[in-house]
Amino acid sequence: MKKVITYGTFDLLHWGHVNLLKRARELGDYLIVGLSSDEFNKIKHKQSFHKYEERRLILEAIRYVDEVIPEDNWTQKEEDIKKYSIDTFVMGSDWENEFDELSELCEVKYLKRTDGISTSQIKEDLSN
Ligand code: C2G
Repeated sequence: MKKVITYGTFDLLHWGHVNLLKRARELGDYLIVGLSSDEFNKIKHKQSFHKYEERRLILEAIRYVDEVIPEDNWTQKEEDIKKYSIDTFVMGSDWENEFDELSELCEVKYLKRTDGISTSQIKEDLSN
């Protein structure tokens, strides 16, 4: 079974996220999502609208997602890749080259970010 992992906040889940999750899942047979905890969001300077449990519930309802684990820090990826026997690590292209060191452990792929949609844009549009 080819296992894929990706990480993110996935707040106000939108079609750009789904596009990423779909393509990530198509790279293997099982997709794990490392979902940023509320505490880690603070470290990332991201204020998510939905709390972790709500974001987890929504992600687990997505057909492309097989498992959701908490992402609590920047450094757990290596440990996760070993712990879950990951074959492919995936991120959107806005992270291009940021995680290349993980190619020591597994395939690293950056998938083109979907233009024209973002959680911050949604928040901005709704507040206007
Ligand atoms: N994404 C995308 N297209 C968009 C928006 C997001 O492909 N229009 C991708 C991002 O590139 C990322 C994933 O969807 O791979 C999740 O995006 P965010 O929730 O914004 O995640 P981020 O804050 O980038 O956290 O350790 C990694 C971090 O947790 C990534």
